[in-house]
Amino acid sequence: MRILVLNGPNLNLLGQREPAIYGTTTLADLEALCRSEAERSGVTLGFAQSNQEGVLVDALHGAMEDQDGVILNAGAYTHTSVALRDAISAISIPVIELHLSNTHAREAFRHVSMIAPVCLGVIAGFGAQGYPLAVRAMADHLKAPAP
Ligand code: CA2
Repeated sequence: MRILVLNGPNLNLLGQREPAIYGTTTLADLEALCRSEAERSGVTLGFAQSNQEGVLVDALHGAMEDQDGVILNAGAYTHTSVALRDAISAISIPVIELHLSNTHAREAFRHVSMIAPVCLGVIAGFGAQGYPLAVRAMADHLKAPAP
């Protein structure tokens, strides 16, 4: 089973800017956490980041060819991107929406997710631990999909 963890805009800055909001964990640290969980769960992990909306759309299309599920932290595009929502709808594999922060405890514009209605589920507010949680959730879902 293959799972792609896809990260959106500005997440490449994790650990370098605004530690009060996003912590000191870097994107490389998050990848390491995911790889450990993937090994425990017996799945193969891909990990990518882009600041470009279209690149994220292409990555979702590509995932349909060679992945079984996608974990997507779409960053700010979560709240704005009809293109990402349409891409998620178009592919036939499950997508989990993931956030480091509890977006519902933040500004009102972050309470809206364009993508949540077309995702399998949402994990938000658990900081870095949300990443391995999402890998575990996707691996379990792929092994035994809930009805
Ligand atoms: O909580 C999350 O994971 C978010 O997806 C993070 C996005 C934000 O727009 C979403 O509402 C929630 C922002 C990521 C920005 O990451 C930075 C990291 C370091 C410094 C500045 C931004």
